[in-house]
Amino acid sequence: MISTLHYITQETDKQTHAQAAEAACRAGADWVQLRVKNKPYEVWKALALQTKSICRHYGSTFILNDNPALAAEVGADGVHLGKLEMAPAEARKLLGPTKIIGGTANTFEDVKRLLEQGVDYVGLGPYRFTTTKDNLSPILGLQGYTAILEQCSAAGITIPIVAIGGITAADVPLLLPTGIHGIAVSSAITLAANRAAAISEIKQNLQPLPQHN
Ligand code: TZP
Repeated sequence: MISTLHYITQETDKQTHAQAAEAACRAGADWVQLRVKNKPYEVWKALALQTKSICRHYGSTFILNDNPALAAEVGADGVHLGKLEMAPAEARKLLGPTKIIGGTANTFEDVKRLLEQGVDYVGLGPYRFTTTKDNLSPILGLQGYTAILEQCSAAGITIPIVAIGGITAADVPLLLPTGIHGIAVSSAITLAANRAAAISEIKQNLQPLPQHN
């Protein structure tokens, strides 16, 4: 099951990636993507092992960014592949059929390509500008999501699509009707004064709206 709320780790001057993961899991995150950039392999691996044991303790899904070989080595539940990383079909050969593979998309064509390559979910973004990621792809905004999700629906594509990029709890009621499966956030949880309250507000907003007859 692909969670509707993906927490993306972020290192700050107060906490390591693993500490951020621990705080988020304690506050109720059931899906963690360890997103380490520009660190030596051994540091990355140590953070991956720490985060895996934290996720196991809390029963959260543990996804590693970018590196399928390291995901296999540390026994992660899956890998999230950026646009410049290994092709999902290659990662699948390495990880086997049961591990989760996600991929990053910015356009409908990206979504289609990822689907053909056998990913389990798509991270579509960015929704708006964010300083969390360098080299951002073009901002999609609500219009972008509406258009891409309409194209998916017309093409019969039902893969879970998770919106990402500068998203806060207040954005969720606007984004959900586009047909997204869920959201991925880093700052809205990492930098929240009260992470449990932030997660619970996001989760509440992720509940489907009641159907009216
Ligand atoms: N990919 C697109 S935007 C982004 C990633 C990893 C960063 C998401 O973090 P935040 O802090 O929720 O904008």
